[in-house]
Amino acid sequence: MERYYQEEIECAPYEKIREIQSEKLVKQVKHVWDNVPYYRKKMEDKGVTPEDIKSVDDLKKLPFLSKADLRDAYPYGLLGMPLKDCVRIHSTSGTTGKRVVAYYTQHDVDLWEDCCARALTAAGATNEDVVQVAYGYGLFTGGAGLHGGSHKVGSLTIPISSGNTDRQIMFAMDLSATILCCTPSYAAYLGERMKELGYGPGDIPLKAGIFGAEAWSEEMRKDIEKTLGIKAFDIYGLTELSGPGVAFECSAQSGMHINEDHFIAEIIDPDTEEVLPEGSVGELVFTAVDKEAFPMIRYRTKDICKLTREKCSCGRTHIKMAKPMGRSDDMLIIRGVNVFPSQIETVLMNNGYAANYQIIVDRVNNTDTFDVQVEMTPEMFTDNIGEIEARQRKLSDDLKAMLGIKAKVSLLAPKSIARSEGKAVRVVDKRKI
Ligand code: DLL
Repeated sequence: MERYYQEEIECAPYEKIREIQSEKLVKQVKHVWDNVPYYRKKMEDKGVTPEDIKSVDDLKKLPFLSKADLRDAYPYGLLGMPLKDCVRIHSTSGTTGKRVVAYYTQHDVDLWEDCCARALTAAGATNEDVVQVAYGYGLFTGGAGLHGGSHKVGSLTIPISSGNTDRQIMFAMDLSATILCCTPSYAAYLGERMKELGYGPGDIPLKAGIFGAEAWSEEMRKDIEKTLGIKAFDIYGLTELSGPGVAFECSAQSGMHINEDHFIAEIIDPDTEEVLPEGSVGELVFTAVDKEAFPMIRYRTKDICKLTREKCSCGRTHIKMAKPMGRSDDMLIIRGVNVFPSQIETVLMNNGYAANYQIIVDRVNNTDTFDVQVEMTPEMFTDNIGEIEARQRKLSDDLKAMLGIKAKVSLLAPKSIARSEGKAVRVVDKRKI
């Protein structure tokens, strides 16, 4: 039986959701106009005033916000409330420039935790469950978000944070954890370590995992589900919008419902900024309609994916986003060809490898070099050169078929690539240095 945390809104008819969105949007635009001079200036430059925004249909009149704006306005320029009304910040490291610092009032924290509680409930959590939160705690939003959600559901929460893998396994076994929350790459590593220690899926009562914060393929899902003996659910979010729980997967496991009463989603062409029709692949843009302290309007996420409002078997009515294919700034352009790490992961996993790989790109004599290093699994490990070469050729051919360009594949011994406790580092692009 499908369970909901806030059934009335999660399963509301589309017309009702739009009504709520319109009402909140009108209020939010006024709030931002009055309190965020940085965004007000953007509106003035575009010739838009709050009176022009009467419903969701008017959303497209509003200017976009991007990461560059966040850097520009750092640290307080996009703050929508006096600091005395804010109770928390979270932050992301970001690979370039300044950190992103997001602010929360108590109201914002509450709504965020509700979103995470919806995700946990969709994965089967109740007050009978033991939720092991192995996302990092601290500035990163993963730990705090799922922790708050787990409290709201009433589950017993293990705030273990990331790292110390053997201790994770011990706690999960001794305290009978039923739900694991961490990045998919760390879940895969936990499974690998359990195997090494001689434990199988039957040794831990885990039934579900809530994995997100980085792109992961369907193949990786199957692998984790098998190794840990669980159902693996995807969860999406970003610091700018609160953190995890902007969207989450339900029992259908075919895309993530966006919490549309809090976030309005659009897909745009990243080059022309034109809004694309439902079902098109493009950049995801979000408007947070009821956040007080950090009210993002038309925030360009750089995540590439598509949306669908097809009826879902779980009964939820909120629009679904597909697994993001990657970020537009993660997309590599190698010898002129667009390459997403997720495409490479799919080829590797279809050939029986685990998701332990690294993509290394460089430029030598004005030509891009493209190396894919992948670990052999312990089962396929061999020192027979002929066999290794044949395997490398096969992967290289499959990658060529998927991407249209040739990669130099190197098979490595098991455990040669560093494991990650948080987001995995899949790409080393030396060309930027
Ligand atoms: O990663 C929030 C989060 C924590 C989500 C725990 C899920 C679980 P940031 O560090 O700000 O926030 O990174 C946000 O991570 O724009 C995506 O590119 C990527 N991302 C997040 N979830 C997914 C996912 C957190 N399920 C950025 N699939 C986003 C693919 C994801 N990419």
